[in-house]
Amino acid sequence: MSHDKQRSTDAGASSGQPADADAEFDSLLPGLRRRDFVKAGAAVGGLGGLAGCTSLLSDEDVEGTASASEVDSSVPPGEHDEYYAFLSGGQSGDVRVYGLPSMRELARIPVFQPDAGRGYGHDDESRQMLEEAGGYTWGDTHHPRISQTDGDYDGRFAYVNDKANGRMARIDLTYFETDAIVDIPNQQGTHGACAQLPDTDLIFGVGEFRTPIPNDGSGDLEDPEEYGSVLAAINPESMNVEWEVLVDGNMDNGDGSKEGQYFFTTGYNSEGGVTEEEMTRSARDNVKAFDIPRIEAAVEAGDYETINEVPVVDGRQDSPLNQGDEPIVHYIPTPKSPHGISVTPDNQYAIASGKLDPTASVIDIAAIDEVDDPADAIVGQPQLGLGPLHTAYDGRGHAYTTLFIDSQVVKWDIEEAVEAEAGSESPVIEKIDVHYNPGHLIAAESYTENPAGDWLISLNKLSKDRFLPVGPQHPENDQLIYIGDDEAGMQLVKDSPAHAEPHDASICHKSKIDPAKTYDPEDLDLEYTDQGEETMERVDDDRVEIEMYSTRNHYGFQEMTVREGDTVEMQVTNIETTSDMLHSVAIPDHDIHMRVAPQETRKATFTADEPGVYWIYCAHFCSALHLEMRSRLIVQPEE
Ligand code: K7E
Ligand code: CUA
Repeated sequence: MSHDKQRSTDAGASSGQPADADAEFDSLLPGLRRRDFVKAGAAVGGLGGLAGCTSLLSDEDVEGTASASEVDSSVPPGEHDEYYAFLSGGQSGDVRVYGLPSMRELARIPVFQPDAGRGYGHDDESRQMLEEAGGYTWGDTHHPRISQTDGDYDGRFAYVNDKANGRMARIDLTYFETDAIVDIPNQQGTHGACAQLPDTDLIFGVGEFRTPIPNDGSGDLEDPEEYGSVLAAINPESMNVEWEVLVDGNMDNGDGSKEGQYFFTTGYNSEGGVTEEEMTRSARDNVKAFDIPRIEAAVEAGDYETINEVPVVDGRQDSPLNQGDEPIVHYIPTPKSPHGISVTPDNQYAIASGKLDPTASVIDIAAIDEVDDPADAIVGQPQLGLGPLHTAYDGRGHAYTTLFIDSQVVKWDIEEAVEAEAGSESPVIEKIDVHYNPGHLIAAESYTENPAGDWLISLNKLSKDRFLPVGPQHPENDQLIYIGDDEAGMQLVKDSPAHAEPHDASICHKSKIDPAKTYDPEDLDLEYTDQGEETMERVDDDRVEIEMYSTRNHYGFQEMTVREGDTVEMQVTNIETTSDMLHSVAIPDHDIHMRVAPQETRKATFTADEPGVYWIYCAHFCSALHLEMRSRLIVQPEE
């Protein structure tokens, strides 16, 4: 492994970044060194108050510092991208699919919110799924992770959390659609989401908000001492919560070790406070390393309390299960409020980013069970810059960390960080400016045992002046950076505006995903209705069942007559076998848009409560006779 010891002074040239970021910082805040700035207590609430030192500049002063890169990222018309990138949609509640390196948005997969574009939440099945998952109209997706087998993406499923309502969803990657959602008991603010590796045996939901458990008003609601947060382990097939572990403090992000033993979470508020001031009082927080086999043994042995039908194991520091030399949860002390955590591809280290501290903590995974003092498992603490949030890998021994406050991505050498003194800047190889204030970043296949090492996306929270103005809500800016050439250094390749608000992503080579071109009727519960098999039947005094097909350019019935007040169950099969030949059933004034892709069958149940004539039509433009693809729904008035 050869490491190029380029520093930001020379490596920055290609990106046109300031030669000396320290000097730039000094000029912004005369007399204050950046390190002093952190020490001076600016770190407390600093992320809020600072929202990036870029905000110390007026919009006009913020110059695009990157010149166009030489790297060819073009994907000619008609050609395919090399990678799929799955990005969370934040408060939009969806997952987006980009092609990489073009950054073209290929799909938006609705997860926690209805979406007429895909008929999601408009047919009985998806409506029922959303209803049973709590009936909310939105979610806050942060961390989409693709299932793995043997430490590599298997292209079967993606999982994503809902921070807003404590849920976890599964996306079926054969059909690119959400097929299961679990509302996690005893957990509010499901933030981190990740799998037990290498074979995705469990999905973990990381509980961020501390609440009374159970949170049903039965205990003392005022006393924060009575609050807790849990890690939830979910079965990836059934999507049932198998067990939970109660811990001290808030948890934040999470990642699994590559061989199945540990699950790591960062945390803040070990103080157990309820105000910003209380939550940041202590200079230390911790990373928790959950020992999964030991937790499962405790569950097996009946060492738990059942709360809301889930076995909850006590993993707090004073729990009997954490005394002695085989604790179920190791509490590894770190500087205050670490945010992102990710395990290196070779499973040697878990790296936690400092957020309110300018360092990252490199935890030696093999040492966790060996050391007497958990603090000794931290074997490196490089000084990276201001506001380190998340870290990704290229598989060549480098780590890439976002610096929220500095608006930079820093590339550093992992082994060098282990060899250097704590607090040393020597592991830093180079820094590149991003625009502006990055949250997550993700490198191609960085979450697997073999990262691709070519592309990296920085998910920037502010775009400020980068795009045509579109009113007070600016787009986010997802920036593509080429990291495949250690000589040339990181190269900014393109800006890509994004709808609010991607947090994290998983990037998977196209060869590992095999999407269906049409539905396999065997995969659907509803029965296929072919041409000639259509039926319309009054099954009850006030209930009509319709089963019909759709094809270019008509439906199985040209008209359907029901009575005012009838409940109508309308089931439609798209009998097309040609890919991309979608139809839909749009029913005016009934709030229904049922999409049917080729070979797909869907059903929607509605009440015909207003007499009149309603032109059912197809909203997917399917052929030259698309406008003629209609059918009359006649609702006769009650006698
Ligand atoms: Cu940093 Cu949810 Cu991973 Cu947002 S989290 S950025
Ligand atoms: Cu079918 Cu338009």
